[in-house]
Amino acid sequence: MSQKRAVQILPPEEFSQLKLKKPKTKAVGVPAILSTFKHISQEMGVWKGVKLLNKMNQKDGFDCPGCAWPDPDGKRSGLGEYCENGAKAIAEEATNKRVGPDLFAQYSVEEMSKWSDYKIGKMGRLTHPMLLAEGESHYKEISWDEAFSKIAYKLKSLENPNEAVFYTSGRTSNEAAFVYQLFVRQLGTNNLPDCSNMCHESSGAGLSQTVGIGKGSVTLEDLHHAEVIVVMGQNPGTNHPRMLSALEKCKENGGKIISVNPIPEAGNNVFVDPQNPWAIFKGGTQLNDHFLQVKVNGDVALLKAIMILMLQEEDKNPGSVFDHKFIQEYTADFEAMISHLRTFDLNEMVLQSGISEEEIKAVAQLFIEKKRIIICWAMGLTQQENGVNNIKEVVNILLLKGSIGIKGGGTCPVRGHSNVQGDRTMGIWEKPKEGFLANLDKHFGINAPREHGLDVVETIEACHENKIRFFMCMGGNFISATPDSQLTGEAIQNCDLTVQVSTKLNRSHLVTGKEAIILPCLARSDRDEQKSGPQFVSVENSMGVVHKSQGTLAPPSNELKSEPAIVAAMGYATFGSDLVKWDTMVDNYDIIRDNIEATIAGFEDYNKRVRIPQGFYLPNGARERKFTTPNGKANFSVVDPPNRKVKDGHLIMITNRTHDQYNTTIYGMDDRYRGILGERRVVLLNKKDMQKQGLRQEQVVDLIGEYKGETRRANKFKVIEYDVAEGCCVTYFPEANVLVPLKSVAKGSNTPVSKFVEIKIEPRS
Ligand SMILES: Nc1nc2c(c(=O)[nH]1)N[C@H]1C(S)=C(S)[C@@H](COP(=O)(O)OP(=O)(O)OC[C@H]3O[C@@H](n4cnc5c(=O)[nH]c(N)nc54)[C@H](O)[C@@H]3O)O[C@H]1N2
Ligand SMILES: Nc1nc2c(c(=O)[nH]1)N[C@H]1C(S)=C(S)[C@@H](COP(=O)(O)OP(=O)(O)OC[C@H]3O[C@@H](n4cnc5c(=O)[nH]c(N)nc54)[C@H](O)[C@@H]3O)O[C@H]1N2
Ligand SMILES: [Mo]
Repeated sequence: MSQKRAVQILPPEEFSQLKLKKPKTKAVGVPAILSTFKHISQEMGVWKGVKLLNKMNQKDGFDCPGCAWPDPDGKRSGLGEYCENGAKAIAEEATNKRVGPDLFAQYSVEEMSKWSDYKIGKMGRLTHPMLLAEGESHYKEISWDEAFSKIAYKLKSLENPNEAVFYTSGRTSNEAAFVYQLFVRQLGTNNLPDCSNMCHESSGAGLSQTVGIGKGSVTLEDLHHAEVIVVMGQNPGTNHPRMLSALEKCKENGGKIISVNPIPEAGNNVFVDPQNPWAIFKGGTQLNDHFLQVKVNGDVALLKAIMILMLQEEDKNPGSVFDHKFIQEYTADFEAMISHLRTFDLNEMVLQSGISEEEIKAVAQLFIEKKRIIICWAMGLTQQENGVNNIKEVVNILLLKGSIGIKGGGTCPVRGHSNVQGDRTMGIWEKPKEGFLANLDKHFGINAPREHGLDVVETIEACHENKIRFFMCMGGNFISATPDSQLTGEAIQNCDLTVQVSTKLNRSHLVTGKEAIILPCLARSDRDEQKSGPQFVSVENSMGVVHKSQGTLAPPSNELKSEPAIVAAMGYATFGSDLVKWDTMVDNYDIIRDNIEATIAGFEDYNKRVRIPQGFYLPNGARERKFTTPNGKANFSVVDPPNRKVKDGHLIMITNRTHDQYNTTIYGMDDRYRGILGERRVVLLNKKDMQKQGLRQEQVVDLIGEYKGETRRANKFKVIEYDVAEGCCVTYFPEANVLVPLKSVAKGSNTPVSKFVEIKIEPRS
């Protein structure tokens, strides 16, 4: 057996140049415009950049490769339907820099693995298929045909198709995702882990069990008409900046906004619309009416406290708070939930939430009086041990108010990757439903496997146990995005062959199996030509709207293939065209869409409706109060607050995104809103906790994770005083992922608990 390469799995423990400023209280505005221009001019020049940005999120353009926030159904802004971070995403993708065979000849993978993720990402777009042969130190160019035969040969030689795993990141289009999962099922496995496993899986699980659909129920319009919007465990100013316009519209219509977060995030506070000179002049809109600085994972306690106050009022004046008509007609288990609620003490819940009773009472009053309530959430709720219960408690409070399936009310899990929701709809899931598999069998004559496959955490475990021979990634950066980085890196190195379909270089190309292949692909903004001419793809946004996306740029190299073309070629090399017509599948993407229509509900007349400029809405039961749960009802749940404690002197660490990154892609070194510039190896602590621990500003420390008797270490972080809830601290991912234990997962969704990591801080001499 050949030795594993001595590559570096963790980002280097080096400091750059920390500069501290006061945290911002306002989001977007002129600094966002300046930042937009800085990023596009560095990567592709201002002229190309502006031209490209004008196509982004327009009805005849391409979908932003950033987040999944929806575009308006009607008129789109002529000044541009994008945000600063969308501009950074596109600058990163459409960069003029290139990573070709020359660069790979110059540097070995070991050398490159010592670079920072920032440097690795900034090298440019991948241009040629590359092979890292067994025992070799450098990638060498390989032809597409050789690459496909190598992959097909490996797959055909497996003893069992379950020795292969196929990961997907959420940028993949519907068309690519559909053919990819089809290929995997023709091979005979459901090993289809995806980034959703680390992201909104808890939302999917919690929502399916309660309201029968794993997606949110609201539309963009609903946000404008809500009387109350709660933003829980989400940082929209950075991660979904266009959501701020929707919150602003809600405010203009008299709505109230409540943020629940252990940190006051700038974007949740004041929004300055960069497209509105008057807004810039007058200083923007105050968005937050209430900021509740909750303890980490104190959300259930908070919601319970609010519900106790609602119940007290309802008891006094029956019928004044709860929507009994809705509860009677559409729900189940109301009594069980209420009698469980009565067993809790208000003071105890207030204490566990970390928020003052006075503030909670003010917010509860809104829940008592108002009817049109939307709760938005993201990773602060899902990446918790009780992530699924967090979502169930959110649903409980909405059901009490009958605030689902009405204008201006409902559930709003704010998705991450731009097509992560569409990928699931297309069947990228390790636990597919029988009906869907039966459709595939019937339509294609294949024998789709029924046994559930591996999710992300299970994949890492299986690799660690040396059970996986072949590992392919359709996008993403598995090594850096997953928990327990060191263990994960070593686990992946056990594979015989790893294959990455990617646009840009990242650590997953450097920490590989014994052999590794890079297949460079077209990106969203690139022109995609197949036999029948130019193609477009389609995507589904956070609110279930499917629409088309068509790139316009000349691809960075003539060698690139589209993701669907790569899968079809793999399909042809592995199976020929007897069952699935892999030889002609991608000649025209309408053929793929016809196949989708034939096998997935809600895609009737796909090829016609996808050509409607604003796209079409997929069916959504919860939105129409048709709850497709086994009992046909929206189900209340009995949920206990977690109240998990850490040892004395320990802290709860949450791992967040900075304003200058897209997951593992580091756009820049600044976290502008938090005023932390030039450095990512930082740990943010409350002043009182710093005093308790005897730490001073900018002191260099090591972070030691403790989980069930195991310890993990991340060295060299600088302490920064910040307004975070007491008892917790904040670091950035992926630098801190080495501290997230693989076994620490959400019950019922298996999502890594990235927002509750017990650590202690050790000063360096
Ligand atoms: N520019 C940019 N856009 C992105 C991304 C990106 O990296 N960059 N990533 C995309 C992806 S894949 C996703 S999933 C989304 C992520 O979007 P977010 O979920 O907004 O991202 P995070 O940085 O993980 O922020 C989580 C928030 O939850 C808070 N939080 C942590 N613990 C708790 C808790 O216990 N309770 C509460 N109430 N809050 C808590 C944190 O302080 C933080 O503000 O964004 C998407 N959009
Ligand atoms: N500690 C901690 N860990 C986390 C999180 C956290 O909050 N804390 N968040 C988790 C979440 S929510 C998510 S979604 C995951 C993200 O996990 P991933 O989706 O795996 O990671 P990304 O960093 O988004 O992937 C970036 C890479 O995707 C490739 N890429 C970009 N565009 C395209 C394209 O169009 N096609 C193809 N084929 N490739 C492309 C590029 O090569 C780029 O380097 O990370 C998770 N990890
Ligand atoms: Mo995500």
